[in-house]
Amino acid sequence: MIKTQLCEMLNIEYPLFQGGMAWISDAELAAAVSNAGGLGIIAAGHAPSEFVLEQIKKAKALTDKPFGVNVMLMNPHVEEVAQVVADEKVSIVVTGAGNPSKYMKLWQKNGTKVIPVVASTALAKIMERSGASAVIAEGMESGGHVGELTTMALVPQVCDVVKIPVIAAGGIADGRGIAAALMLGACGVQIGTRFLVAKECNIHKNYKNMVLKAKDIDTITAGKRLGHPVRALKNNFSRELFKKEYDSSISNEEIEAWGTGALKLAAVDGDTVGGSFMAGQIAGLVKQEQTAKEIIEDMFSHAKDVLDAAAKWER
Ligand code: TUI
Repeated sequence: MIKTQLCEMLNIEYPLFQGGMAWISDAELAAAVSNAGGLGIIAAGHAPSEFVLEQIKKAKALTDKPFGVNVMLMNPHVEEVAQVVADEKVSIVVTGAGNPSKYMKLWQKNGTKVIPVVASTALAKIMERSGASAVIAEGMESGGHVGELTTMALVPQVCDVVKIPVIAAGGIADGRGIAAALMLGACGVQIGTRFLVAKECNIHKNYKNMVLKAKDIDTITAGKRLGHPVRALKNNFSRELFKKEYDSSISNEEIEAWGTGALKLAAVDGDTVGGSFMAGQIAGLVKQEQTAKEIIEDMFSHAKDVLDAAAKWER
């Protein structure tokens, strides 16, 4: 069993977070992960606070274990979502796509632990000073909104500048990835892409099939010009977005308007042409639909084997 300080700190069995993926990570997936001993996370994404409240209540009914809520800071309803998370005294809040300093006190005074995603050492240091319980160092191998640095480069550099626990994210989908993340100094991992094909993940079957069929080079990033590059599986939508990015005759507003709703089209409608199928570079490694429990047990037994084998190397 691989236990780290994160397990004790958050009262979880495995040092694993399930990524809070917009339109994807609902109460059912989060509860399944938490019930299996990881930390399940509900994604608020762009949703209004009423939806987030409903999901929190549902998760509370489905699990007695701790779970988290991911607050995406570009959400137009972020103020109300932040308040709902505080009012509901959610154990853990993970933030993404920005600097959550403004909300830290509100959450902390209600006993909520704040664990921001960072894409740089600068933000990691600011977050530690603001009282974050840990940080998630997310590399650009991830699906969805990404920063500049890779997991391999970002994780050790973040570990060197903060004393709080660091969780590695981006490009991890099996035991080798977990072992590598631990060797880089992380004390936990956040996994998104592999949970897309969890049995408890309620996305459209077309989305799952695209992940299961993906090869190593099947993702693309686009949208840097809009200030938020996103990684998604290659399809008509992501290729068009990539092209529009280099077309100066189209305004940012036109691109934003064109792309609105594409995440929902992928996750809910399974629209393989017009949807944005966010997934990480590690999608090529994901070959089987399994329950959340099987995924977690598989990954950690594999990590243990890898670490045990390394311990036997001649030195
Ligand atoms: O947030 C994510 N991944 C996401 S959010 C999302 S929803 C969306 N939809 C359309 C367009 C854009 C987003 C889909 N995927 N991951 C966490 C993450 N946070 N990755 C990178 C960052 C990040 C980047 C810069 C966090 C902080 C940051 O610094 C900002 C600052 O002010 O210092």
